[in-house]
Amino acid sequence: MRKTVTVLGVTGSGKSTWIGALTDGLYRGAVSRVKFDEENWPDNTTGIDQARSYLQTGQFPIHTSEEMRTLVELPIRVSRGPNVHEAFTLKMSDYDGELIEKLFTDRTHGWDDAWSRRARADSFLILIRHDFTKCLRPLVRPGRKLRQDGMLSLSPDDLAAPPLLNTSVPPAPLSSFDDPRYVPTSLALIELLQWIRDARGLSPIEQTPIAEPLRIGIVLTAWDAVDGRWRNSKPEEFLAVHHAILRDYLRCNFRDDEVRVFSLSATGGDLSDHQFRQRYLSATDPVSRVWWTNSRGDVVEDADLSIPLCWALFGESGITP
Ligand SMILES: Nc1nc2c(ncn2[C@@H]2O[C@H](COP(=O)(O)OP(=O)(O)OP(=O)(O)O)[C@@H](O)[C@H]2O)c(=O)[nH]1
Ligand SMILES: [Mg+2]
Repeated sequence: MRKTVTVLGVTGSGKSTWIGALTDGLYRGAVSRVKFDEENWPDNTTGIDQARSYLQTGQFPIHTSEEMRTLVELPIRVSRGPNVHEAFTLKMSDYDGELIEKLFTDRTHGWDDAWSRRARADSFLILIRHDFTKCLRPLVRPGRKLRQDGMLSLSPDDLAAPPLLNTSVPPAPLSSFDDPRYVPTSLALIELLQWIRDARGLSPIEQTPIAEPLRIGIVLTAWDAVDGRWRNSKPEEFLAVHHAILRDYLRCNFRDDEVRVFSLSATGGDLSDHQFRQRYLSATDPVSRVWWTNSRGDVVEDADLSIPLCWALFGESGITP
């Protein structure tokens, strides 16, 4: 049996690091919910070897270039919970996040066969690096007076609307008409999801049949580096504050059971920090962490990097303790 999970994420969102750390964890037996299925070991392990190569030497993967795009095929057997012993080959592609940007610049040819294949996946994981909110445009409180020269008169306080106060979002600089306009990460991901829904024959706000959920896991990456004020908060709260429009879009277009938010640290710290790198290389216990909110509303933590994947594949039954 084959299962396909499409990993979505703009460039630098942590795709290669998570795929690499997960593959390495599977290889070393440091992942508990699923295991490598030795009976279905592929003849060609290039994808597996490539995925874990950088982290094995304590380095973050380099930016995935066009030539480095790869389809990682993992022979998996579920080792815990209601789906125990289920065996399948998991296919995940690791690609350069610029592919998503290309979709915006070339709308006619950007949506190619590879995207059509990705759109047909069993489920989706969207990786967002927690600090990728920099494209937020300034928010102006209503009712501000125009100065004589026609420019809005603003104080730094005006740049943050109430929901964004007390967050780690830095004040966005004022832009002039000549400044380049960026697509905020949230909007890029929404548009991508619209394409995917369209390719699957789902019109806006149409929901899937209950028996055929289309699961979307949101994974907030590099959580070890998140501002201390957010470290213990629920991943859903972080998403609601920093990516409100994406959260609203998901609420309108998917059922509650089809969406879940995780925060994740694939490496447990910053590998470019020499001291941490030494700790990472000599650690005997996994340093990776995943956080999510359980059914009682408590944030729980686990070292098993396969948790978002198990949820994407099996829903809540995939992550029950
Ligand atoms: N501290 C910390 N940083 C991380 C973690 N995961 C990713 N990063 C940082 O994010 C950067 C980008 O991660 P990648 O995995 O290369 O991102 P990608 O989505 O594969 O990017 P492209 O290949 O450009 O599409 C890394 O070089 C790290 O600086 C993590 O768990 N902890
Ligand atoms: Mg990459």
